[in-house]
Amino acid sequence: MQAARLTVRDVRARPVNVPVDPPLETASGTIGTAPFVLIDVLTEEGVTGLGYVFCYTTTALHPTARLAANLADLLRGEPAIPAVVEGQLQRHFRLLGPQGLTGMAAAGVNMALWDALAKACRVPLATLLGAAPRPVPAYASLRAMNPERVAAEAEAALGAGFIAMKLKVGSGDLAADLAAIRAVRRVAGDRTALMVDYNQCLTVPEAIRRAAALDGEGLAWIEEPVQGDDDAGHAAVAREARTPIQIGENWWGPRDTARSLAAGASDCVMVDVAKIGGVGAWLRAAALAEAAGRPVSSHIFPHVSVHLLAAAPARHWLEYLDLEAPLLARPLALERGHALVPSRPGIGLEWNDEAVKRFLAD
Ligand code: SMN
Ligand code: MG
Repeated sequence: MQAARLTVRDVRARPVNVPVDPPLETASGTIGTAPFVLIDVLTEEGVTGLGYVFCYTTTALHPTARLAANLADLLRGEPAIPAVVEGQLQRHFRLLGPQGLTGMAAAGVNMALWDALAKACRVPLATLLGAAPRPVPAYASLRAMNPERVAAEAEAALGAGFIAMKLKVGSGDLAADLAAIRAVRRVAGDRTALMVDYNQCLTVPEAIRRAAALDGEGLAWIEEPVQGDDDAGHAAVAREARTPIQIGENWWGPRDTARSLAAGASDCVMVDVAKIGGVGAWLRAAALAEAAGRPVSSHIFPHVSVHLLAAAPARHWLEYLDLEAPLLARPLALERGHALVPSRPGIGLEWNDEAVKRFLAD
């Protein structure tokens, strides 16, 4: 099978900084521009795989791009096989550690390798993963924390057909959380699933107190009430709260997933395809969660995650937060609150060259 015989010719990385309008407000800081590294894996056979990672802060943008581009020297001439390269990079970074920016650079390359492989096989990534291209339930990730502005966003999301939405809370006191939640609930109605995200801002006792106060609000989940890597703290909150606790976006690899599940840190999980280490690592984390009886959602990266969730038996929700939209030639298709798997080969990403040039942060 020719498709399995791709060879890496080069790895290229471009840093871009995209306006986020309206800005994304969280209890742990506001994101006014989205720094992405666009990663291309070129092959000797002429297929180019596209991947990308999100750096959260421009401070990390150039270092991450440089790291990803530096991988070219390790991978040139090697088989473009995702699992083989994953093993190579894990060995290469063993002494330094595979988490953080090194992990993100490796994950971006992994994503691009899967894209190349699916393109070479002329199938969408979901098909290569053995999945039916089923529509994936998506929630609108709202950006404002102020009650009036977030209610206006909720109204727009409802008009766009969303059946679920998530808002950020925790920048003020419990009364402020309740005001924002109730403002959204008034607009969205009882049949819309509502989630809240504290972005790690509370202490464990305060999280237990607020979760108890929110238990009457009918929330689908309370996300990251305490520090992302505090499994014991999240487990304490999860034991006390009636509302499901959601964590996972800050797992650096499936081993973190295993540890978190063993600690009983959450009732449901959401996996970030970049921080977890790429496509294969996302699926392995999802398998661990499924075996532990935890439904699996995605964190950002909607264009890649739609394929992953289509392939995940325990799939829950796709987070629809399309910060990369200004860079794309084609948006992700949505229908009645579900994201549709693109029928194009690969992940289905197509950069808008003119936009990439405009937002290039070289
Ligand atoms: C989030 C997403 C993107 C940037 C910062 C924070 C968030 C979420 O935690 O879950 O949407
Ligand atoms: Mg979150």
